Amino acid sequence: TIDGPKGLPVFGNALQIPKDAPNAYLSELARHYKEGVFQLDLLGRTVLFVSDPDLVAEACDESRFYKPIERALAVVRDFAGDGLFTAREDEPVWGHAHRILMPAFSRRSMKAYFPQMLEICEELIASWESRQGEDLSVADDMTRLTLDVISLTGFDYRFNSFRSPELHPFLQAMGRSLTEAMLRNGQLPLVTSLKRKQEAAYRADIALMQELVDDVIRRRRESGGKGTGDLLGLMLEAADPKTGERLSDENIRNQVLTFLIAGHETTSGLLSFALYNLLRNPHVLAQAYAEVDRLLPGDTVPTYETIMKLDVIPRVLDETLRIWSPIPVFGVKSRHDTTLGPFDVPAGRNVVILLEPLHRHPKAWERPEEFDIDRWLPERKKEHHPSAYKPFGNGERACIGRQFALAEARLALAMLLRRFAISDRDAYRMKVKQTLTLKPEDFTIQVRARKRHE
Ligand code: MNH
Repeated sequence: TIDGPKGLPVFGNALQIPKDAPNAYLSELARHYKEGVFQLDLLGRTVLFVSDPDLVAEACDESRFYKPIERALAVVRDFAGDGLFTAREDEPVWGHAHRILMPAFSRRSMKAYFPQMLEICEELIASWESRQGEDLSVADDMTRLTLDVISLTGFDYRFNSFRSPELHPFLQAMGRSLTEAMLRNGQLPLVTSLKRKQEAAYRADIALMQELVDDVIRRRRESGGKGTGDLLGLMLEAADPKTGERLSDENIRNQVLTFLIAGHETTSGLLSFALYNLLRNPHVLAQAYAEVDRLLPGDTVPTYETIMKLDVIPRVLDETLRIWSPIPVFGVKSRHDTTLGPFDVPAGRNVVILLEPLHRHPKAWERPEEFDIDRWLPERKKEHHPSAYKPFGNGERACIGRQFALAEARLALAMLLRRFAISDRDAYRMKVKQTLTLKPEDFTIQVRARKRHE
């Protein structure tokens, strides 16, 4: 049988999990249970937590396990509805939307988004140029960048985040809603229903986000909106190539909100963690400076082709996603009675893949705690355990925006490092904040203009 800590009646182990930092606690437990899997009773439901790469390989077998919309995702579904992220496997609309939107994530589309990505990156650069020497709040500015990029490229909508010292109300509502989703995940439904004030605030936040989405769609419809091959254009005009089905207005609203959230929140975390890793690893930072000086000398305007030639920066991103995955877990559920390694797993069992202990598993990674971008050199990459790296999830339900996120992050880092010498006076020590996704908390840096060949 599968081992796990003892719990209480009714609550099981639910009260042992710190509500504001479940990931840190679960990762710690994973290190304690050496079989690479342990079990918790969460409010009467048994959940398995796996981190051994061989067991994860099995949990990623889609003929035996599927993505259920339960627990935290069931709460996120309150606002993301049947959008791609929270659509159930048995809802045909997942397939319709997936096939309609796939072309928007092709290499050709990435190239088409490039000028807009560049434009927003220029706004970030200008903002930092005017604040040299000041404390810059990294996660906030990375969030401004990634939100403005997804909204402009996907929906031709401008948040103009860099013009305001406050984060946009949409972002504040989203942050609170994601945090509430995480809290509700650990609550008995009765408790949730008794917290009237939280419920009212939560509903108000959802309404605020949906009003913004309706505004985005209304503007497009009013402008006639023909011929824009962006995400919204595809959703309004394209039909599923397989069934001929079009997306309903209700579903489009859910997709727009899904992409506004999924399309920026995680990339912002990735960029923030990457800047931290560069600061703590000066020899890697030096390599990155050398790379941008070589590929983007002087005021050369980056092109999509230049960004695809980068080598050090992409490896910084790969290794950053190993050490800190902005989405720290994903869940699956067994379709029928099956096994995980030597363990029997009954039908309908929830299984959570814990990315932090997986990405640092000694079976798969040498010196797992060390930030080493050379793991991602082509010849060494081939030797990796095939299931020890899952920052973008698995299979059919894996991240549709992976190439988008990586292209954007490459460009942003390249442009920042070309222009600025980065430092952090207080030698920040990583303190991870969880709001479902992970980000460094209170991480500030300073920049000054680089002299060339510095
Ligand atoms: Mn993304 C699904 C991680 C950037 C849009 N994303 C997932 C999943 C992970 C993930 C993990 C699977 C979750 C699950 O199994 O429950 N995503 C990331 C990371 C980054 C990221 C680490 C950046 C770094 N994601 C993006 C971007 C977009 C995006 C950028 C959009 C432009 N992601 C999605 C969507 C899904 C998803 C949509 C749901 C896909 C599906 O189920 O069909």
